[in-house]
Amino acid sequence: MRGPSSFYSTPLLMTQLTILRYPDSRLHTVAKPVAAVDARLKLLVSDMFETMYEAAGIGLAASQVDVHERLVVIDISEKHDEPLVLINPEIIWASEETRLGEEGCLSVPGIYDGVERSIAIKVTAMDLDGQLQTLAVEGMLAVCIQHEMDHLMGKVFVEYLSPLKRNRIKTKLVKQKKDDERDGER
Ligand code: K1U
Ligand code: ZN
Repeated sequence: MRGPSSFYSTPLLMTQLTILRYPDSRLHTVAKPVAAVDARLKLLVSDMFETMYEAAGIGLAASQVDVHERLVVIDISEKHDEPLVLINPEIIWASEETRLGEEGCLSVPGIYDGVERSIAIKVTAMDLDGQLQTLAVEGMLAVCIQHEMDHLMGKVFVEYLSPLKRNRIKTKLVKQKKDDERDGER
């Protein structure tokens, strides 16, 4: 498996970060722009990939690991060999045509539900070389980018669901968190 370290010549030691779990008020923080593409950011990117792959996710926003900067990592490939880093991403165009698709979220474990998203988008973002790139994407990648960019705005996908569904999810996850904490004490 070719992990992100082979792409970005990051240090051998990578750290798994803690993913915030809904409900958590920190998930609703609006992220600030990344100020510099430096060694600190490259290490964070490497740790985010490690965390995302370990959790079997296809995307991760910095907000989910309690870093409130406009940074997203994505890899929708099966072999984990197509890492994508979006620094200070902006959606500059979104198709009017939308599709209802099933989504999950590493911050909302075990919950999947339908969200309506644009089927195609254009995004600008900096890469790890500090170069501004423009991407035209569709399908799963477009859905994933929209989901991650919502995180940067402090929005979790359950907020698209009805208040009834959202409250049921909240109750279930609060109970799960308590059970996990109790199991951890044993
Ligand atoms: O932001 C996140 O929590 C990551 C999230 C991204 C995402 C998944 C599905 C639709 C939109 C955005 C996940 O990766 S959750 C895990 C998951 O649902 C999944 C994992 C592998 C393949 C397909 C979905
Ligand atoms: Zn998510």
